[in-house]
Amino acid sequence: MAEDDGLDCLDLLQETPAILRGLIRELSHDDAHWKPAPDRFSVAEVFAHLSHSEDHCYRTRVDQFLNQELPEFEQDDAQMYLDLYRDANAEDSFDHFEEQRQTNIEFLRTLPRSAGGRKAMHTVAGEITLQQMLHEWAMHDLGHIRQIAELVRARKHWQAAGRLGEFYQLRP
Ligand code: NI
Repeated sequence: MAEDDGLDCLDLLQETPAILRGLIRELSHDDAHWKPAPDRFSVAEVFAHLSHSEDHCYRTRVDQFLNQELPEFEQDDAQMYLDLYRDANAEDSFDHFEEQRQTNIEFLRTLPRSAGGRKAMHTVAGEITLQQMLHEWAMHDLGHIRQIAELVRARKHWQAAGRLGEFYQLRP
């Protein structure tokens, strides 16, 4: 359950690696590197994206919120780093993501609830708070959890379900 003396969202953010681990338990290496279409991500590419964003986007911004007065944030988008994700190994990316997430949650738990009011200026969204970014971070996690679930449905279960699969519309 939620505590009331620290920042919101930390329990959810902490669980993401375990949730993902559960979703990919029956995937082979090839499954993890399967791309449903040239312009759609594989599980491996999603993990590379999560691992890269964890530091490049989120941790960097947490530190800026805390150490600077009204730091300025540019828009950040996965499409900017496709080359970085293309050849990444699924297992290595996941391990690196999990490690960074643990470190980040341990740090965020040391912050008082008032730190959530720290402000930054986003070039598109305008003035935002650290607590708002934590909610966006949770939404980002959940979006990619849903994406991984969809990839697992499409790769592992859709054809294997035989004609029962016809009742499902997938968009991995
Ligand atoms: Ni993303």
